[in-house]
Amino acid sequence: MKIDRRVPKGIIMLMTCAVSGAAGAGQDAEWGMYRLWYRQPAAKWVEALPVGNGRLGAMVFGGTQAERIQLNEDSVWAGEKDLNRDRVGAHQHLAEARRLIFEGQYVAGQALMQREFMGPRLVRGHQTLGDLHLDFGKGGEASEYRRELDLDTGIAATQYKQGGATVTREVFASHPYQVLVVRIAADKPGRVSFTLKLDRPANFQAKAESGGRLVMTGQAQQGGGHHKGARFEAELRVLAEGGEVAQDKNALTVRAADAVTVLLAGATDYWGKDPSKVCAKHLAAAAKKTYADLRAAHVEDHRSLFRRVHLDLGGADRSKQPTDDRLDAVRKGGTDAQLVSILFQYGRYLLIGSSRPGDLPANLQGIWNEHIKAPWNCDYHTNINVQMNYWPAEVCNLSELHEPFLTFVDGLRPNGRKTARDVYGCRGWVVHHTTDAWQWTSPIGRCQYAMWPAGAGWCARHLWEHYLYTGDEQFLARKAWPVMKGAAEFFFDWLVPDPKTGKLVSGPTTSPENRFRTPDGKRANLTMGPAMDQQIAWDLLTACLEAAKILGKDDKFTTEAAATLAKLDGPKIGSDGRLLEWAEELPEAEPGHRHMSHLYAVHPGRQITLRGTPKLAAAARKSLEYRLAHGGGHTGWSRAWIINFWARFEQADKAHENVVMLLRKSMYPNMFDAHPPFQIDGNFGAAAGIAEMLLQSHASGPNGEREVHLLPALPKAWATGHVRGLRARGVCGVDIAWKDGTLSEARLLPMVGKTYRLRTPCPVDVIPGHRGRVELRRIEPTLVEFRAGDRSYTLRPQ
Ligand code: FUC
Repeated sequence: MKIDRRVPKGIIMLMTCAVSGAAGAGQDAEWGMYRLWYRQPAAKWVEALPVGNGRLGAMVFGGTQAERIQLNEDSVWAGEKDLNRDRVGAHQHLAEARRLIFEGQYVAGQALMQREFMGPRLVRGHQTLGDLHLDFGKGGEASEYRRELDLDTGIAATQYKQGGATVTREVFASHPYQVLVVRIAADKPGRVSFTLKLDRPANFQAKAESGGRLVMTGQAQQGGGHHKGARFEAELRVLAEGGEVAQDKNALTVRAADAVTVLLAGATDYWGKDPSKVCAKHLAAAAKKTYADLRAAHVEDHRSLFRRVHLDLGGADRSKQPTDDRLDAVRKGGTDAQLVSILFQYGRYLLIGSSRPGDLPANLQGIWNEHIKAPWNCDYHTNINVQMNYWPAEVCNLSELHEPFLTFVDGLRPNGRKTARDVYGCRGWVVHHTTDAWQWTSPIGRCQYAMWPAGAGWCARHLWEHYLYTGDEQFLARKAWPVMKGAAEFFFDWLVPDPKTGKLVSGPTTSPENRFRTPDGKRANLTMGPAMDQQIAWDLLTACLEAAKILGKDDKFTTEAAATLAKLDGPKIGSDGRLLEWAEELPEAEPGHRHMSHLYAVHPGRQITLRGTPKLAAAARKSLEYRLAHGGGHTGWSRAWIINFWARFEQADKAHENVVMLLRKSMYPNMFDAHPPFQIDGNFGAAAGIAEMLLQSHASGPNGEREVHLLPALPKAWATGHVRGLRARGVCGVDIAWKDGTLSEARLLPMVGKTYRLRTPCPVDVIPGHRGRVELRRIEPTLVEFRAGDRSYTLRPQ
């Protein structure tokens, strides 16, 4: 089929009229609800409010006497570039390890793998850039205090009254100007006086310089200086209106100004540039602008992304209640649908703040990290976490923010190829359970998490998905294809036939990061053919064959992919009806384990679908229920994944129950997701899960027709509401409005010439825009098929 590749331009602009609420689309009033606010300053870091421009970020505490603004830059990484912990030639032990495991000698097989394959563990990570301290002195009692983060403007504001004046501070991270901007103003002249300092918990020098400047330099390092990494610089400039600025050794003092703008730049040499020159350039450009100009440019840029999606799940308007009180009320058993809308938009906000094209991808904490030695190194875990960070990117209409991760995955290939060749004796490329900004790919540490070379397959699916949402064939051919092909080639060589069945299995490998009990009462992690690896291989090879068709490729590679796919083992159902996590029925050592790896085929994969493979779907659901009955979902990201599973099972109220559980059990006062401690994946996974409840597009018809499913899991708690601006696979913009629990109107902006299947909660008429015609094929009362013309389509219940 030849597809017209014209993608409707201005999809966002068009996608407004169908379901706009009373306030009307694009008007400020309907965006006002997306705010976090508090009546007191942050006492802890997880109460502070995040701003970010993808690269540069800050956590704003909002103190009245002493303000702490904790600073981040995404490339402040300890560690050397060329780390290679590959155990060259380890593959000579593979045959023996496989024999042991095939024979059921799990412990012996794992011991061999541990001894011969694992490199030494690594402790080095992303680090804080430092802190900006503003000391305002005692200054009398502060009253009418309010601190807020407006998700729609990307501005963190603090306001209070003191000594008869109203003091206002605003903080934002400007993407257009690449600086952090702090504005301190009062409504009476000459009332702004304070001292500024920059510091850091370790490895820095700071000094004041002429012209109202403070400069802090240093080098990120860890392990007693063993892992020396990026050299960094933070530089600020104080622009006072009225009053005077005095300079001390390492501090600046502002006296009696009317208002002050502080511009702060930050950079490292990670990208090979002199951080000092980068900071000087950014400061010089920003200093030419007025505060009002900087602010306006920032708001415009931020909204160009943020305002693509509007979500209103109904519920009482509780915006007059502080966010921490609202969270408390939910913890105590209350409901707050509006807070769920905020949680969704917060996920989008945090992606805008931590992942702009050209920067590093969002790490375990996005970019917000106050540590020198952060939990899990604040790195890029590739056995779910970094992927979960990007689950909302496409569906939530932030496709270009996927780019840092896609480029990062591409960049893993040179090291990944070396590891594949030297450690495994295989073609293609690999990455294991984790990596960092320096993109190492070796298996290191313990087998239970690290003996898992399937990370590349999981990462590669993101490039394929980016194509599915954008229809960008150049991207598919140039960027996605080599990544996907290399990840598949590794599987060609890595998979081996199970001597009992002849089916191809992956291994020895872990089902991240779970353990089972061996028949002789011991515990082990490694098997041959755990469900997740098999499902990743299926997903990847299937995507490769679909991509090959689009790109017109039919060669040795596609033949090998098809042959491998045909012989893949799994998925399997156990004697109790659950989907098996390992190739054999082995009891879990921890039945409520946070990873639900064997359900990859349900989400994010698509090997198991409700209508396509109903028996497997029922077994997968049983597995999920079993995990939950044994305490599953106790960490934020695990809970977020569960929302996505229930959405795919179209169990609306169960999905919703887990959204509520996330709010109840895994949210800090600033709505950062708790692992604990803070880990941002749960924020992103929750946003994706909420979208998944409203719109799905992973299934397809018999000839590959993309199935767009509206409101697959709408819970009773969200009886009336709307979403505007979501995206479905197959390059389709979607607005949906619903009333009293069912669809009231929807609008699609599909790709011209493409055939879609439309699944709806009730039978609908499909009305083409500007007097066009549409030929509908009604397959079921609630499933229609049509070929898209160059127009939008309105859907109304019959
Ligand atoms: C995975 C999880 C852990 C943690 C870590 C960063 O390996 O198993 O719970 O989230 O990543």
